[in-house]
Amino acid sequence: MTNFTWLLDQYRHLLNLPAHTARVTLHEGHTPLIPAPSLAGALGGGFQLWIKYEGLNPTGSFKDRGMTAAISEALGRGAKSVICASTGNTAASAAAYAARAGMQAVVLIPQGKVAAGKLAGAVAYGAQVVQVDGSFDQALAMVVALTEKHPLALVNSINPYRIEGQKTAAFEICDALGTAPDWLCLPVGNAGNITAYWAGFKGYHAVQATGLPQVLGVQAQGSAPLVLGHPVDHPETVATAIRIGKPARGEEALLAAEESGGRIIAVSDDDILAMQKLLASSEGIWVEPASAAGLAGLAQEIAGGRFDPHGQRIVAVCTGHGLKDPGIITQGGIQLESIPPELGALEAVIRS
Ligand code: AN7
Repeated sequence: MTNFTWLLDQYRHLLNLPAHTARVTLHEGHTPLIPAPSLAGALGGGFQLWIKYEGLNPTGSFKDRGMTAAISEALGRGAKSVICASTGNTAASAAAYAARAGMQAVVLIPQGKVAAGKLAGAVAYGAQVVQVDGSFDQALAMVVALTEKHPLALVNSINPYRIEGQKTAAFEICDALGTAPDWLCLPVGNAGNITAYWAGFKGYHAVQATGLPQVLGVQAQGSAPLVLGHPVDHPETVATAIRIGKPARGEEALLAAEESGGRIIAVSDDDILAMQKLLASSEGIWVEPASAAGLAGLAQEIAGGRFDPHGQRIVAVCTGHGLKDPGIITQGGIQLESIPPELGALEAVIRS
């Protein structure tokens, strides 16, 4: 017997999971909260910054926290198949947990807009991958309509157990810091995660008096329905994970920002990519583009004088691993020095 506690057992007293919930786990969660002093310095300093590195989950994104709950509940009530629409990470996660549970997974993805590491994962885990010549939002509407007619379990974050599972990240942050941080920054796409964090912090505060953070939710400028105040029919962004124009939990996201005294803002693709590089080169943490959006938003607010970080304890959630989307780094071609296998040639080119 190894000494293992399932994430959802560890926090069971804080979660609303039905008694029939089975246990399908890949040992998700328990991700590190990594101090980022160099990056904090690059943003002006005077505050404490941590990265909640969710890319270290079993399939490389935070989705695994919610998926262990959703698939466990579905298995426990006898579901044979699960289905989701996805910009990629939910697809890979659903596929992995369905495989683990001995269930079939069907995933709908927007054609040509899913990063290679995510698509490869969904295929490797054995899901049926269907591409839709349309947006994520259209694919999600199709999945919702289909599950009203057919007995497949829907595992998008409309599923309440996804939210229950994802609350655990907020609990872990409070456990690591002793209290909630002053600010939480995170990317917002379909708005399940910001909803889960806010519910998680509130739930933990109710029993442990850990306090509540202010929440900064960040969308990409080309896919910013919550900033614009209306759906976006043709969302675009290099951060394909959050290329979403009609967030299923948009109202809850706006409420989380408002209740917490925070806000939801938008950042440009250039700023997202610049932050991805800065985080990797200053802290050794490589995340996928969407995952750099929260930090890009923080940087934008500090630079614009809208946010005084002095003395604050700030946590940025980095939702997915850089390996999910290697093409973003290599797409322009990488210029490498090439030398013959001779020591002199090496001595001539090394720069340090
Ligand atoms: C890396 O996989 O929507 O606001 O279908 O993959 O809870 O949607 C992914 C979303 C942030 C946004 N960061 O979270 C999907 C999907 C990464 C993501 C988000 C996603 P939500």
